[in-house]
Amino acid sequence: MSEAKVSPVETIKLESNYLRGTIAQELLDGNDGFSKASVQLLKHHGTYQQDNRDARSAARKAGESGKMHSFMVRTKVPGGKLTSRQLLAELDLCDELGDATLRLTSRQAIQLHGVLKGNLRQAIHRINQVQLTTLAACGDVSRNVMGCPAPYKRPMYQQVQALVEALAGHFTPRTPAYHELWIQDADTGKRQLAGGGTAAAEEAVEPIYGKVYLPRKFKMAVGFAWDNCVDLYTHDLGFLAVVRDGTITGYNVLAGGGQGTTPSNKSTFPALAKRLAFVTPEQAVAIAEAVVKVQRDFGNRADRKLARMKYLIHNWGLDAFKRKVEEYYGAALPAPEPDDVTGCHDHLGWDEQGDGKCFYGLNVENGRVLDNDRIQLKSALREICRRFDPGIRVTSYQSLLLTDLDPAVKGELEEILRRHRVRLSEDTSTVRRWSMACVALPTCGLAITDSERALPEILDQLEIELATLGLSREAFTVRMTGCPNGCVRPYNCDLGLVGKAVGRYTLLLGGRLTGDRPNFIFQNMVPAAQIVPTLVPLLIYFRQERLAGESFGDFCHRKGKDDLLARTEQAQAESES
Ligand code: SRM
Ligand code: SF4
Repeated sequence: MSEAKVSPVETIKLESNYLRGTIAQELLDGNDGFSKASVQLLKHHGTYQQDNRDARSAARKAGESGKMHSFMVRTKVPGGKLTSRQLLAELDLCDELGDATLRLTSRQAIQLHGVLKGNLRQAIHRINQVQLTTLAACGDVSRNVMGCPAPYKRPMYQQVQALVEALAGHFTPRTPAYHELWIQDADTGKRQLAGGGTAAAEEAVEPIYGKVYLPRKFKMAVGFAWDNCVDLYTHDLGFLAVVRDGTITGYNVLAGGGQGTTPSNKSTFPALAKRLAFVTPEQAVAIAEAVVKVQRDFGNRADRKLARMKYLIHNWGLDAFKRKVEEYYGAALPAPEPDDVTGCHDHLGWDEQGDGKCFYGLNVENGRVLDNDRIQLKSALREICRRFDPGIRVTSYQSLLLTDLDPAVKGELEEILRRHRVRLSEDTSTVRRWSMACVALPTCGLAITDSERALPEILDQLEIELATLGLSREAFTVRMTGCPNGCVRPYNCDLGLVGKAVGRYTLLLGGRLTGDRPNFIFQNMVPAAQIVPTLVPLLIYFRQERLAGESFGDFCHRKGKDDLLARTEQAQAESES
């Protein structure tokens, strides 16, 4: 790596002494925010400096200037698995130190928003007190590892969760900086390990990452062919379980997925992962390490927009990439088994676990857990956790599974939800169950327009149209983002809505539930109010000409953009005549 050519973030990491920088001093400086360098380093500790953009606009209107900083704090939850006690602790934290809401993320993690700098240490400290961590929830490292959250008691489900946890543990940064800053007593926080200058000293501190960590974020997931609920093809590294006679014999390794794109930069693109190799369960972690190290050593450190592993694979070609992984691993890898994704489940509603217990999948609209005058989801969850002490799983659709429940409590649990005006999954429309929106405004600094605040209303309209057309039971994925970064994976779903300008969206069609096909841009700059009217002629067309069992995404893919556009224009002309 040539020092002259690296991006400024690389220099910040290099000079940080393993992610310390000046965070400790700045925590005490009395300002409401951190320096630019610390803001970059803090991401590796699981927190983003943000400012509420509604509050910023209001302040500007009132003639005040400057941002009011607060922090998003992301807790890593491998496979989305946590306990009632841990969820209750996060709920308490959001009330005491945050904006009184929790956000379940599209990667099965949990976020606090609105934490003030003066409370940051306490928030992260308390998260660790309940055996959770924010370390590497963000930053240029392996992020939260996703895994199918279904709590079935069949051995293969436990095997998947075990691999998720093994990967999460193996790739957790080793730097003592996290412990020094957030966990140990402030008084005893004097111990600072020297960074060391040699490769051996570097290895002693960070055996996998070294001093400069990875060129960019890195994402992994483990899932099943019949249930690709973790969206394996969108990951830097995906492990698809190969199952024979109810046992996982190994994994097909998928490499080089990623959703982010910058439309103004033609070298960037969303990519689906490519099928790389087959590995045995025993090899999986070592192969992951080889892949991560290849990306560490050869990923682009000059241009962060081109630094994800998908660009390395694109530039080298899959064969050359595979040869390098084999070199790092020390052995040749066989081709993948024929197994590939065939289905996807949202795991919502009641289901049996296989051990006499059952679980309830609760749809949480856009992952936002809150109490207001319409819904008291926070209170309902508190009561459920205290009364039944269920296991908790966060799904990759920003929803929750309440697990290990005695079937006898079904009625009581539903009564609690109803009493708090929480809509049961069974009473939630299919289209809403399969939808997701990213956070976007007001907290996301990269948002161009609304997403979480815009989607519910669009779905209200869409539900009416689908019901009128007799299509209410159609399962198709609707995913909306407030900018092209792709935080709820909008580039492989049936209907993607990507923020392009204030109140305007790019409409993408033709992906599918299994997540293994990219969608295509159908129209750009569609005003929010025109999204459903634009879709209606296509839904009518779908109803008229679909093949037996064909999904909306498959139909759009088969017809193609030009044919669909012609249909929309025809409908428009008819309505104007
Ligand atoms: Fe994301 C950046 C929220 C999943 C691609 N994402 C951000 C930031 C941190 C904005 C920033 O950099 O300042 C957003 C914080 C908003 C806020 O106020 O909370 C943000 N991303 C989210 C979450 C919370 C969306 C949600 O509503 O659920 C998800 C948290 C996941 C987690 O728990 O770790 C989230 N982000 C994703 C995903 C989906 C996934 O990983 O399965 C993607 C697409 C997959 C991928 O990585 O390619 C994603 N986020 C991005 C990108 C584009 C990366 C790229 O390669 O170009 C950015 C921008 C960046 O990194 O520069 C970004
Ligand atoms: Fe923010 Fe864009 Fe991600 Fe939405 S997609 S959370 S607007 S970065």
